[in-house]
Amino acid sequence: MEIVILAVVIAVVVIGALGGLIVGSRRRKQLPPPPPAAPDITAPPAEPHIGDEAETPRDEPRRTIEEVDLPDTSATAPVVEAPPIEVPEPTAGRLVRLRARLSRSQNALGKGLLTLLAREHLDEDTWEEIEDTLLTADVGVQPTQELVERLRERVKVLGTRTPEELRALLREELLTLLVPDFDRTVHTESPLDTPGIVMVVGVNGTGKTTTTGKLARVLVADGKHVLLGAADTFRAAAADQLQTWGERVGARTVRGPEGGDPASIAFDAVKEGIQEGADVVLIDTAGRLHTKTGLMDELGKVKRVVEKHAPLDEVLLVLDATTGQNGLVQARVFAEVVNITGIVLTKLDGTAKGGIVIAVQRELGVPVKLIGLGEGADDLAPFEPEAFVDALIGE
Ligand SMILES: Nc1nc2c(ncn2[C@@H]2O[C@H](COP(=O)(O)OP(=O)(O)OP(=O)(O)O)[C@@H](O)[C@H]2O)c(=O)[nH]1
Ligand SMILES: [Mg+2]
Repeated sequence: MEIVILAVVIAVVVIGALGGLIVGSRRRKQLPPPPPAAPDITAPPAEPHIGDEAETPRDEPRRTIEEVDLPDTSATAPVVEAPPIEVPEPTAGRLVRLRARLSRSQNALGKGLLTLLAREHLDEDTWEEIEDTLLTADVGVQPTQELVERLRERVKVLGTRTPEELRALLREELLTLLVPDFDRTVHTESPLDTPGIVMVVGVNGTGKTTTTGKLARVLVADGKHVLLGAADTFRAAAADQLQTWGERVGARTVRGPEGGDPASIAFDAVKEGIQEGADVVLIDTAGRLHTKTGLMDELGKVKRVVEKHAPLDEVLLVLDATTGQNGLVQARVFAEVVNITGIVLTKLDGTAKGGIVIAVQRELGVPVKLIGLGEGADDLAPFEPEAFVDALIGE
């Protein structure tokens, strides 16, 4: 009997303990979830805690997601303002405006010649000095000899010489050497129903990207829809540089991956230009030494690939006027590869070697169409032989 009572007691204790465990585990499961780290806007209102307002109605209806006010980002997000679009200066009369830059650096040529010609006795030594002055200014051997010969003849006929007469004479002869009747129009219009296509080429650092940017400004000022093609894929910075120029006047730049195929970017630029009905597509290419055959071949390919769309309307060779006679060698090689149609002579503001204009036109039989007279955005002028000569020798 005692054993039976003991067994019952043990059984009751065991059952009780088990029951407690089960109840305990159920209780644990029923505990409220820990408060979320971040406020959960979809969760029902939390149970009141100490310090909560007792009057707050507990049966507050559950909020739906539509009723949640989203934070107003417009007021707080940083506003990235598009850069203001600049209005470039008109091109008319630019050479006159920039003349001071030219004459400052060209004094050696014009003034030197006038001083020499004004000497009372024009002996052999003086003529040699005149020749040297012209050669120093990079006019080139052949044009220099022609000029000196014609001057000698005309001075002889003239007899006595007034400074005005001499200036007029020199002006005429220099103008003849500059071939004033060359067509210097930069062809930015296509005879077809496609955008005008302009490609800019040259050796490293001559001013291709700067010139492309300056030219874009001129065209935009004329009301043209301009698209830029960054076919310089050697450095990402090259495309950035072009894009920055474009953004200043609201012209878009088509670009590709760094190290990508320049021909395919040029092709895409023209394709997009056609699609969006652009007036002009300007293609900036990477600087390349004329002596690197592989790079010159690549340039030829860029041209051929672009011409699957339409012929190029203008191929501008950018030459740095300060490099002198080496520019002529470059010009010859580039002309063979891509058929140059116009020359841009840059950095004429920083050199007394303006005679290169004469030499390079002779060398290629291609006109100088534009000249760069500074790093400023509007320091690109159409080349006008008369204004150029006037800047050299004064009016
Ligand atoms: N003074 C002066 N500087 C110029 C002129 N044109 C360009 N430059 C400067 O020449 C430097 C080179 O110009 P870029 O346009 O980058 O030359 P680039 O031919 O595109 O160079 P790469 O792409 O590296 O071959 C820059 O510092 C220009 O500001 C100019 O007419 N006068
Ligand atoms: Mg460049």
